[in-house]
Order: sequence, then C-alpha cells, then structure tokens
Amino acid sequence: MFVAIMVATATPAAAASPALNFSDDKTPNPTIVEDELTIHEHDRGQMGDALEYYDDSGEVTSLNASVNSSQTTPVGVRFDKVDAEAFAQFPRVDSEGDNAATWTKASDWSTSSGASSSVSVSEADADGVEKVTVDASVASTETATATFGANVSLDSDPNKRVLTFGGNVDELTTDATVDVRVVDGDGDYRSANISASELASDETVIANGTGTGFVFQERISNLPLGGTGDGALDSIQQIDVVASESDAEVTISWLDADRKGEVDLAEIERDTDDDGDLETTTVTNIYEGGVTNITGLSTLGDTFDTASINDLSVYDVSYELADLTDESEYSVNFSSADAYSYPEKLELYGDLSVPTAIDISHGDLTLEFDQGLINERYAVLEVGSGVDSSTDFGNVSDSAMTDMTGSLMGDDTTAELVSSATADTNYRIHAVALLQTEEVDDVQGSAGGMGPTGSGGGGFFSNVWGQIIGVAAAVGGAFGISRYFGGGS
Ligand SMILES: [Ca+2]
Ligand SMILES: [Ca+2]
Ligand SMILES: [Ca+2]
Repeated sequence: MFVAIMVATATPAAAASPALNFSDDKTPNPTIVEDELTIHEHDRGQMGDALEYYDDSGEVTSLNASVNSSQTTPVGVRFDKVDAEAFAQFPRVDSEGDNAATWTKASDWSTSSGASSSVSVSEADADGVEKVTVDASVASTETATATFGANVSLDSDPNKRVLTFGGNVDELTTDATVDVRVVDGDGDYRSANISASELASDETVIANGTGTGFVFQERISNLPLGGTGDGALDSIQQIDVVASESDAEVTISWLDADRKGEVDLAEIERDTDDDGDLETTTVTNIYEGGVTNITGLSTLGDTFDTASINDLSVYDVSYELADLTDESEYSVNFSSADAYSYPEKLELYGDLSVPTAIDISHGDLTLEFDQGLINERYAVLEVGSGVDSSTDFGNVSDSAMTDMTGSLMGDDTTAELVSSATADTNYRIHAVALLQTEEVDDVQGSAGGMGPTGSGGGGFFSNVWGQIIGVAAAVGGAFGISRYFGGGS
C-alpha cells in the first residue's frame, strides 16, 4: 500500500523544503540568527539580492537565508567604500580616453602653505576605490592648501553646477577648519566647509567632525562667496582644499564640480522635520557619515547601477529550518504519541549551518527556537553541535546531543539553544512536539505537504508522508496509518 500511494502521489520537487506550515506558530522552526553579515564585495553588475556573494571559486551564489522583514533599513553602505565610475570622472574632457583626466591622480595636485605649515597630497586607494588624502599641518593664523586644477576649465554657468565632495574626515584638531572651494580665474571662490562649530545638516557644511562616508552635494550658487576677485564667480578653474588654523586631514573618494544636478544616493531614515521621529527619505547628502543604513539596495540611485559596494552590511539575517532545500538536511514525521498521553506528535530533525567564504564575514550567530507550545509539549529538544551532517538522523550517539529542554521558557518565548554559534559548524536539531489531533493540520498546512511557499513539496519522505496522510484522511483513519509508519522517539 505504501508503495502504491507513493507512486500515485509523490511528485518531484525542485526546491523542496520541509513539509510544514511555517506560518503556524506551533510549527517548530529552529533558526540561526545573525545580527550583521558583511558581504565584502557586492557587485551590482552581477548581483541583485543582498544575500548574494562571490564564493571561493568566484561564482555568484546566494545564502540560503532570509532578512527579517521587520528591518526597515536591512542593508548598510559606507559611501567611501563604494566603487562607482562617476566618482572619479571629474574633470570630464571631451577627448580623454579611459578617464585619463581625473582628480584621483595625486601628481596632478599642487600645494602651498604658510611659512610654518605644510600639506601633502597622496593617493590612498582603499576598498577598491580610488582616493586622495590631503594631510595638512597648519600653524595658528596660517593656512595650507591643496589645489586640483589639471584640465579644469568650466567657463559656462559656474554657479549652476554642483560641488560634490565624498570621503572621510580623518583628523580635525581643535580650531581647525577645512574649506573646499571652487575657484575662478581672478580670485573669487565659493566654498563648503568642515568645521566643529557648524551644524552638520547645514546646506553649506560637509561635516562637523571626524568620520567616514560623508557625501556632500550642493548647487554652487548656494555656497558663500569669498576671495579677492571682482566679486563674481565667473568660471571654475580649480578646486582648493584649504586647511586653516590647525592640523586636519581629509581623504577624498568623490569629487566633482561639473554636473548641474544632485544625484540621488539612496532612501534612508532621517528626522527631516525635527520632531524626533524618523522619516523615510531619498537623500543626496550624508552628513551623518559612517555606515548609511538604507531601506533597500533597489533604492540606490542610478549612479550606482553597476557600482561595487565593498563591505555591504546586511542586518538581522535568519538561517531557518524553513529555508532548507536539501532533502538530506531535514526530516519531519507525524505519528501517534500515545506514549506521551497526546494523540499525535511531530518528530523533526534538521541540520542548520551557516556557510563561510572568503568574501563574507559573519557577526554574532545565535541558534534560537521560537516556542509555539508550552514547555511540556516538547518531549524532546536536543542539539548536537558539530555533528557530521552525513550521519543519518537517529544514528547520532546520545553523547553528541545535548538536551535543551531546560532552555525552554514557555509559549511565545524564544529559547536560546546555542548562544555563540559559529559558521561552518553543523547544528543538528532533534525535536519531538506533542500535538492535538486538530493541530496536526495546522502544523502540516492545508496544502498537505506543501512547503512554506506552497510552491514546492517537502522532503522525499515527508512529502510522501504528507501525501499519505492526505490520501488516508480522505478515506478515514489517517492516524491509524500514520501510527503504522510512525518513527520511534
Ligand atoms: Ca575625466
Ligand atoms: Ca571673478
Ligand atoms: Ca521627523
């Protein structure tokens, strides 16, 4: 009979997952949770989802995991670690090949300073991004200036263009200020500044302290005019980075004074109306600096369509039993539970592990278990840390498994089964949950063996089993049959 039904009803499942209804809170779904995953190179030209990465063979692959949907900003980007073609394009010269004219060449900068001051410009490529560091040692009442003017000559509409500055403020000693100036041919300039005495969110301020990942964009006409020319910014001939009064250092990852519009960076959460609550907003500047948490990779502006994001942060990642697709990694079995004074039981095995790769780094990993039943209804709950996944379920020695029923804290709580889990370690979970007859349907799901998406079947045995129960239920006596096949526990 078993064979006959199996042949009649079993269907192959391409991406099988355990044949349980994971939307029911009684369904056991042990999960390894991770606070922050780092993808060292998220290449937007090759990847879409935040859980994709290059495996150690250089192939794009995806973690068998999910990001907690309650995260409003599930990914984080440090813009000075983003490698976007546009960052290095300035100045744009009609005839240049392969972006030969670029501010990222330190040798194309010049310097000047007061008698007791000095300044150096050096290339500081990092994270796959071309960068230039301006390091100024400045005496009181003096200035030190780094100038980029090679191939810069914008005679039309200088005030309609946008000054863009992205990068890090590495050092800003007390009283130091850094001005970033667009300068014309007769000594006028308009400037944005870095100063501890300014409000960071001010539209003429790049930053007011040290930090990383700042992005500043502002229409030049909105920036204050200075200098000793004729009082009008007639053209843009150079960009000056001017440190005053005391030591300062900046590392530039994005510089531009050409474009006539600000570009969208991404959608973030920011308090835009000063009421203390965050709003969702698409921004063109990052005055907060650091890692910018964004509402999704898809909100990145088109400047970043083919960018590489180095060290992409992904928050609140779950490696769930429900995510398992390899049928050798789990087993579910409903059967009679007479021995426990309950009508039915679900016996479950699962192998959970978090993969490692050169191109990913893991944060804190915790094996958790959300309880949907009272403690007494978990007749068995045990974990084997480091159990070889090739060992058949049920063939693991008792000594390899640790009883975790003492970690249970009641219905609707989360038990911590392994507090400091490690990647590349197999955690074998074995649970027996005691169920009322009507709960079997809830836990198994109305699809009678469909996985959580309803689009695929369960593992081979569990799928067949679900089908058997479904078929048997139709003719009555489902649990007579299930008892017949019930596994011992
Ligand atoms: Ca260029
Ligand atoms: Ca002028
Ligand atoms: Ca607000």
